[in-house]
Amino acid sequence: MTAAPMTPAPNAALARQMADAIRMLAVDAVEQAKSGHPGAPMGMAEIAEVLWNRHLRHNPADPHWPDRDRFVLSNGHGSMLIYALLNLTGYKLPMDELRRFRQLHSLTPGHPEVGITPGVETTTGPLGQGLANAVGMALSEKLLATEFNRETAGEKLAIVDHFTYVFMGDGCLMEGISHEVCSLAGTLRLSKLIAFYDDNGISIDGHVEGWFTDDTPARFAAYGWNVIAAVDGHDTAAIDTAVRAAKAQAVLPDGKPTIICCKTVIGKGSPNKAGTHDVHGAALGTAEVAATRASLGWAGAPFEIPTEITAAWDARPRGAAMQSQWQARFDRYRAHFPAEAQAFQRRMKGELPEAWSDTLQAVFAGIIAKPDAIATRKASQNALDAIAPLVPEFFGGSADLTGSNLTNFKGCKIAGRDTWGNHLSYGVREFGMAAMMNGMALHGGHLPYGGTFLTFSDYSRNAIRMAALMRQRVIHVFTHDSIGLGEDGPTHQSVEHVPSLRIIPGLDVWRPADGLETAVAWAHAIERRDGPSALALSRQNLPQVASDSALVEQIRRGGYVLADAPNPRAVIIATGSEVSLAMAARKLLADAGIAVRVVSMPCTNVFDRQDMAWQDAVLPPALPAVAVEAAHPDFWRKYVGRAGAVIGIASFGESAPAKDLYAHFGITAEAVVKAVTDRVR
Ligand SMILES: Cc1ncc(C[n+]2csc(CCOP(=O)(O)OP(=O)(O)O)c2C)c(N)n1
Repeated sequence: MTAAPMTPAPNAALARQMADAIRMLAVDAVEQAKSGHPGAPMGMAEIAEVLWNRHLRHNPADPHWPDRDRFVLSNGHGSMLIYALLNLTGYKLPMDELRRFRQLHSLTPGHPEVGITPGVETTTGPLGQGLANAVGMALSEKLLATEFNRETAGEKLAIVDHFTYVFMGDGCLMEGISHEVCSLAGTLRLSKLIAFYDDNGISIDGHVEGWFTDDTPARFAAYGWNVIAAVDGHDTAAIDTAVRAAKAQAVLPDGKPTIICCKTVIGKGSPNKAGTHDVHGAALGTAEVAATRASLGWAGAPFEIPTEITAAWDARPRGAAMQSQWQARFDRYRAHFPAEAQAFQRRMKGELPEAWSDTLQAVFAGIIAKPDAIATRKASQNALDAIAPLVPEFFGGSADLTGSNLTNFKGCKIAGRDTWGNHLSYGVREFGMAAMMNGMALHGGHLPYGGTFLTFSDYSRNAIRMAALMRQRVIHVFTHDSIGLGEDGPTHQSVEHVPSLRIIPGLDVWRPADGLETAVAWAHAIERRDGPSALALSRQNLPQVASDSALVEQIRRGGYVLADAPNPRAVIIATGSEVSLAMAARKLLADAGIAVRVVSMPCTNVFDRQDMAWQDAVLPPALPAVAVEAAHPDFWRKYVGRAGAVIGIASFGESAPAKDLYAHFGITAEAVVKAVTDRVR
């Protein structure tokens, strides 16, 4: 790792033209689409040339090379900046795709989306979250480097050794999440994180003096960052010096993350609109596009880049050379440390260890053998104790509620500034934690999970949504899931959370009833490779209801018949803490001569993905249905229909012991009995 650039600086005239190529691609693509944000790409063009052309270690031919530098465009509205860079440096993003900017199914969506455009590391657009993803990526890099890098025979075999670069604007820095994650990045000394602040003084409403007057350098110095202030963001030599300084201090023992504060002019190059908010998020218009071409001296037609500029931008030859150097190092590493090399590759691919399935069966068998009346949050910790030794890629944590969320497991190590670990106290930073976990999942090598109270999932909600949109395997441990938490009262009692989380497309929300369902929920969340999961867990003890290994496969289907009767006359559907209540109602009904079936539905999302035959077998359409869940009732209508009944809570909770609250809100076996009886008469 060296502070020196990877490639020498181009001569000044060429450097300018390379930056102008970005400008004009942004201008022309936004003009063609008649929508988009030309201002930021135009203002950051020189910064982009210095970073991407001179410093970034990447190989356009292999966007997944594990040790590439990561680049995040946190001001994702400036998407044409990254599309221009990817095209110019030689990624599989042909010019035709830039012509189709923002069109249906193009590789150039309005904001950068991971999984769509080769070379895009994360989906950005919700301001502040890209920065948080970058902090998570830098954390992953630091942890993996500590875990895997070795020294042998005097040779440093650093197979993980890269920087994470992030571009951000005023918007990202105004967002509260930037405080959460930058504060933590400073504390953890994530010194290979280098952020470029596009300080152009403009956001959508105009000049930011009216709403954003922070002393950003002082703010970041207070976080413990290395601050490089007052860099002219159009002076490539000054930018280059700043990047070298940031890289040089990154390797110091007390290295810090760096922010390079760049003074820029938004829309630079546009003679009449530069420096104004007009250029932030709208096409320049035919006349101003022509004026911009003239003022830059740009002769090329739209989407035409002169060959000498294309050649100068092409990063493929040096990218291939950098990757093959790394590959040679990795091969030597593998020769000395075959097991570590294999584990590293497995983890970066997101695959589970070979022993996973067999050991898992033993875990389930152990739970079934020892039924226990425990809270599902405790059952979750038990599951972690059993599963964690199998998955060294686990990286747990909690937003300052470790003892309540029980996210720590036997033998876990607390991660700190200078200590490797696999459990992090994120501090009271729910949103930051969730977005950092997304960054870790995107980086690869870790399977992140983190805990807080279910009610505070609202704080993290947009990052949960982003995990789902990006199809990332991230696991949220949400404990204290209902009025069942008792005396803390309505501020802490979830009502609408489980139902509203269930409607985030791609998120699996589990509300398990007991130890076995909890372990299956964990297994499912770990095994799924295409999206996040949330576990809603109880604070209060619950009896074990599922105690047969044959049920494991059924639980995996999200909803199953827990207790049946010959010719049932109704179905009671329940989740989590209300499953035992449903079982009590079933007994009362049986005593009254009414046979009912109880369906436990720990994950409606997974149940909904089953074929209709399974769904109808579990919930026969002809039978009346009553759902019971200590949450907002509306969600259950799609299962019980208008003729069915839902016993839930459509108001906020109250502060009282849990038992009193269940009685007060009428979530009782008697209420279920009445609802069923009314429907079978
Ligand atoms: C969380 C969030 N809120 C609001 C927006 C809408 N938005 C997009 S860009 C922007 C202003 C950003 O200002 P700045 O970062 O200074 O970008 P610049 O004007 O320099 O391009 C806003 C409010 C968003 N994308 N994300």
